[in-house]
Amino acid sequence: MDVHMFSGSGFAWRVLLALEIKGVAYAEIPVQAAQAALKSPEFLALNPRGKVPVIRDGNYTLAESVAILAYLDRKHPEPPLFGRSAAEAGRIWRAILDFDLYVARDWVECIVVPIFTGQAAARAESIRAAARASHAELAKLDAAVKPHGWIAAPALSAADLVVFPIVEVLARAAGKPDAKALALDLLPLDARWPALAAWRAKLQAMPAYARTYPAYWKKLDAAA
Ligand SMILES: N[C@@H](CCC(=O)N[C@@H](CS)C(=O)NCC(=O)O)C(=O)O
Repeated sequence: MDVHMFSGSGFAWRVLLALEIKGVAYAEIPVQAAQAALKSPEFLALNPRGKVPVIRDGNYTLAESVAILAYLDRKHPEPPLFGRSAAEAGRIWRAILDFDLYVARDWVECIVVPIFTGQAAARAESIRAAARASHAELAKLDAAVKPHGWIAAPALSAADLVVFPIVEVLARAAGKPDAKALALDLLPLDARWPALAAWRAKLQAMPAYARTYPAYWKKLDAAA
């Protein structure tokens, strides 16, 4: 299975984690993060939205990280990512839709991307507003993981794989020197949201995490 992606994409990270957890062999096909590559005719033929991730499984092409998780789960059912009962499936989908419809885009587009692309000072006000709104969402996630240690079910599910990479990307952006100057009041994330911290630690201890940790971040970590 080919995964078209760029290193550091939280949405692509969801798919890599699922592939690792299900023990499916895959190859990362790097796409440049630049608009020229993402909006090239070749890439638009794979995903008309011009976004990663996209998978190719034989002749089958699929974009949208959550759709890809559903595809992988149907094709490789163990361990199940969408629950073992109707009630669990419902809760998992609710958590996924809640996060992707109301949270993920704001975090990525209003906080992460401006910080990672050197626009922290220019967009300080909108970043601060989005960070303030993110506090309530982080508190909700902290409360969600308290009962079982996972977001939506008694075991790891697609909801965890949907939320986790985006939390990691947010935490990394908040730690950038440019972001620190904005005093976003997000860090230390683990001290402010301790149940979420325990959940992060559990996911970070999984072999799938080490195997999918963004290569680009590794390079920056080594140079720091
Ligand atoms: N809803 C999509 C979001 C994908 C997405 O926003 N990917 C980002 C990378 S993290 C991207 O390709 N951005 C490039 C662009 O929008 O031009 C999914 O879940 O796959």
